Amino acid sequence: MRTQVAIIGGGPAGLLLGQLLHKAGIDNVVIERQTGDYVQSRIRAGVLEQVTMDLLARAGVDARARTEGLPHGGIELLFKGARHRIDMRGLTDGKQVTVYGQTEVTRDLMQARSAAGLTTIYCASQVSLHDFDSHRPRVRYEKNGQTHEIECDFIAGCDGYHGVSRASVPASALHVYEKVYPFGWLGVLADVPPVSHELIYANTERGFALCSMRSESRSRYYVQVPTEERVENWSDEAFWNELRSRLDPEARERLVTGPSIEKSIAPLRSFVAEPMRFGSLFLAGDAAHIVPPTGAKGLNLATADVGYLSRALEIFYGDKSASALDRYSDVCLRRVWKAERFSWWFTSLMHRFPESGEFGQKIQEAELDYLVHSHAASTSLAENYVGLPLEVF
Ligand code: FAS
Ligand code: PHB
Repeated sequence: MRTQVAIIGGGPAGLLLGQLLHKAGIDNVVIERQTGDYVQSRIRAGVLEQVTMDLLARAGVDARARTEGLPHGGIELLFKGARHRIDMRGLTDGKQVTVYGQTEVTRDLMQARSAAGLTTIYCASQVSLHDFDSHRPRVRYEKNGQTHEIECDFIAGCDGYHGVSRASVPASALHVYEKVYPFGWLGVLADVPPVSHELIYANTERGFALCSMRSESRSRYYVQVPTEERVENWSDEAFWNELRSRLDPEARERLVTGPSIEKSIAPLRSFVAEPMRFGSLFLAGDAAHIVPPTGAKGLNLATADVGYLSRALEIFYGDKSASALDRYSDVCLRRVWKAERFSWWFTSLMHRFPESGEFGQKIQEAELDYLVHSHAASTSLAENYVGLPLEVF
């Protein structure tokens, strides 16, 4: 088989790239190791920046996100038992985020790809990359006991943190930066109405908590747990009791509990692999970088990467110029590092760090008190949370 761009990974980055390239008349194939149902079953991000909404529109898949997504103009910070609203819309001249689950984004992209009759190879095993240091790269994979090979001009490594793409790059060619946090997020999805119409980020002496949602009848909650915690140790009742203990009295009163439809623990890490390009191989999304989910940046960084990459490939095939491709890694990493900084800062501010003791808690509370009463500090939080503008190539 031959294609112009072989995309490894059928998550949001791979699928959005495939759709953007298709819209630009660039032939592509997605190679995914799981089934489509499995990819859709993963419960992950919930908050889309306007940049992501604009890219979904460019890909022609934003209809449901626009009608079913929930526009949010503010978030609340809860500390010392009181909630303080950050008026993001007012602090950023009208910018907002849209609450719309990654599961739905993935579903919309899968449906569009299928409707366009584009090739997606699911259940591909033993995926391997070859000759991406040349102009004739190839991807091999196994399916139904047969080995297949795809000849292409470029390979997009959209296969996430544990994928094969970054692992195929010689270690000497990569510079990796990593920070692992001493805690994780225990998350629950439940068909109960959200405790508030906006997200609540809580810093409490028992640890971080987040009240989010997927719709007006489906809620997504998280509590900080120690790294060694196991999800099987948490009954629904234990989760609801712990969440309740981290809320203010009004939220505690309003909390509606019910059976979890998903419950999992996500580890938290900051990670960047530089550069994001190796010859004909371009890394995008979690394959190149990971942020702690506190700042709701993971999915939004992935979409920005593929927004840049699809534009650069359009320029290459349209103007026969490799200039934008040559700048891909630098342009992406400037945005990535700003999101890494914000996600690290917000995580450091909102979570309990066992080793920092009472003094650390008092410092966090002082910073939060300054943050919610300072126009400058609140504006900085707001403009990072709604998302920094994309650089124009
Ligand atoms: P993905 O990991 O989503 O997709 C990669 C795809 O590549 C997968 O479908 C995988 O099956 C496939 N793949 C892997 N290896 C392969 C191989 N060898 N061959 C072929 N295919 C292969 N972000 C937020 O903003 N908010 C959150 O709350 C949040 N929660 C998260 C919870 C968890 C448990 C995880 C892991 C991440 C979370 N994230 C969150 C981040 C997440 O949303 C990612 O940023 C987003 O999924 C990135 O999308 P992709 O880059 O497409 O990577
Ligand atoms: C979510 O709804 O899953 C979510 C929202 C905001 C975050 C992280 C996760 O910062």
